[in-house]
Amino acid sequence: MALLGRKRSLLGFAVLATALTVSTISAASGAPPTEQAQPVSTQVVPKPVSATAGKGQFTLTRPARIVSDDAAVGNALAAYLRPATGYPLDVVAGDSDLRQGDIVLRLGDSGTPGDEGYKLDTDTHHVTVTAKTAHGLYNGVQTIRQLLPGWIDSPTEQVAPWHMPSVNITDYPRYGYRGVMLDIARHFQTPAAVKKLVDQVAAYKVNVLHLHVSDDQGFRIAINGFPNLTEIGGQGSVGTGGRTMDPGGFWTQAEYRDVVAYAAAHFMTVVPEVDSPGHNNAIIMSEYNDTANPLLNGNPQDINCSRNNPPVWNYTGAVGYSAMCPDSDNTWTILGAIIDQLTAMSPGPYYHLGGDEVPASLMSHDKYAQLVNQESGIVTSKGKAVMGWAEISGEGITPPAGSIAQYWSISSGGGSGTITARNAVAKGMKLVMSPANHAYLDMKYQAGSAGPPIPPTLGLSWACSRGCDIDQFYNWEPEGYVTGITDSSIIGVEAPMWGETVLNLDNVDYMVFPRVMAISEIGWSPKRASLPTAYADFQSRAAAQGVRLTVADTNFYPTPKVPWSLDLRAARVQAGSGGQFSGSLAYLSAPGRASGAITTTIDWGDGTTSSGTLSGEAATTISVNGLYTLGGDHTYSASGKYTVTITASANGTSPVTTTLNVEL
Ligand code: TNX
Repeated sequence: MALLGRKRSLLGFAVLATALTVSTISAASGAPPTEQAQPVSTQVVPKPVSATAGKGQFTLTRPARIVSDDAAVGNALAAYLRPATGYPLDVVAGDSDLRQGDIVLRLGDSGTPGDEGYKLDTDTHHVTVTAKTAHGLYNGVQTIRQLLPGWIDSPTEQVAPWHMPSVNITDYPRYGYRGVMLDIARHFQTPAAVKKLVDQVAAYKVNVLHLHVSDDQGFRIAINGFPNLTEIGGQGSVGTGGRTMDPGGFWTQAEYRDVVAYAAAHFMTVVPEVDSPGHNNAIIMSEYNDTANPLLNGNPQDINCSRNNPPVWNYTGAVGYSAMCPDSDNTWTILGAIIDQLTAMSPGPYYHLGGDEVPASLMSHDKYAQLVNQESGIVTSKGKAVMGWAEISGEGITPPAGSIAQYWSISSGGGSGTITARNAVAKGMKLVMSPANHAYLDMKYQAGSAGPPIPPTLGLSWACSRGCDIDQFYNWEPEGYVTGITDSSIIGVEAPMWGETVLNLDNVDYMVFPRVMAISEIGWSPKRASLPTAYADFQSRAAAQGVRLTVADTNFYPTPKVPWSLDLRAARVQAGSGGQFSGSLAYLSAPGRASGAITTTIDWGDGTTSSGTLSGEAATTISVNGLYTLGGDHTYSASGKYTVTITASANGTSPVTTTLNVEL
């Protein structure tokens, strides 16, 4: 991505107008006020179950090693920390003798319920994570990252120090299912983009990636024996920007397996979904004329129960017009092959068969129920549990034991739209909660025509008459959302990212972040006693993510609902001879702020002060965040030791300061 390249080179920028001899300016190695470890309570999302502050702080230094009972998780931590620190961070076996400054990942009794919990203790000597499972250690690793300064997520080397607060954390999730869904059917997304999204959301302890791989406008995974599914079915995406059709694409099975493995390495389970019997126009268009396919019976037209016969492509966002016929053998040959191959490539426990939005005017409820029942039988025969949109709890459907209904209605309490959740529980199903007005990542941030300022084309608004900013995503409670439904019936929460309006990962990032943090916290942290109190606390912790997202090139929406702060990090600098200095002094993260709205001053430590210059990208329709390089020019009149103090300030937020030591 060009954007990534530009930001990377920005951070990698190294000084100097006049290349000269010896003298040095080095970043301060002490701990000036702004570079002390921040308290845990202000920085970790999702909020840990308990965190008790200790005395002093831990400092990650060059000789540190990662002493780990699990090599893969040890290597994952090292890979997270190496780019920004530049330290080697050798990963050694768990029974190695400890040295001062090591990070320790121990498999053992963490005293936490379930499999994903961990204990994390830091003191001035070590950081120790203890967990029963590798997944628990990995969750502790995500917390370690967030206890370090946000610049730890930079892909390029930054200057020390790397402090962490002394703390004792005990942490474990409320729900076992904490999902993000990505719709790669409405707009094709590459495996590389999906992997980056996996990276981004794993940081917030999301553990499920639900992939919506088929819909009316596209079929995205190659299925052996049915090349038309991707050759014809994968050719387009929803048309945007005045186009009838946007470019399509598909993944080979090798690419799908690679994404599944990548997700697994991030302790995320992939739940594949081929929506049925509705949302099936791409499958029908692909197979309707596939008369020569030896696997079909020569008359595949009988799969089509859509409104149009023959079927026609429709690359708008229309829904509810297509359906596959349950009485066609060809339907079962096609769906059978899809389920067989996708489940074989997906080690997770679930297969999502869709089941949403089939109007009775298109297909009788009996036929719909017949199809869902038959398909459920195939799914269970492959050893998977059935998952579907909550409509699959309807009359005449007999969900196999262990089936999951995903609740997406905007109805709450006892409203008529909540019937799907009640039916599901009555049939012994468990629920994943994704109410569209609180969890749909494709909804616009602001209501009405105003919309967010940039970019205006993204998102729909049907579920969010008042706008769906981060407050709307945070201020709801799964238990009792539908009257009478308790946590004993809820396995978790999921935030679906539907694809009609998002063309690439920058677009996806803008809709996903920062709102996914709210869903991850609802899924992980204990039930909140008071939403207003919890929300105020969440806002400040969300603000602490700004620098992390910015340096990691996550194109998040800098919503005014989060009090984003400025964050300044000293750069590695050199000085010129003759006391002349010109170049980069620091990097500044300033989410959503144009450079012109930021004031910088450099106190050169010799009684003179000047303003700094900020270089970086201005916000555009695809790039909304502020990551700047702060530069300055100065000539010292005498050699000596100077402390350079750099300050950045902007309206409505606290000024930030960092220092550099200069010796000439
Ligand atoms: C509803 S909710 C859908 C999707 C759309 C989405 C757009 C549900 C199961 N289906 O087909 O993409 O709204 O917001």
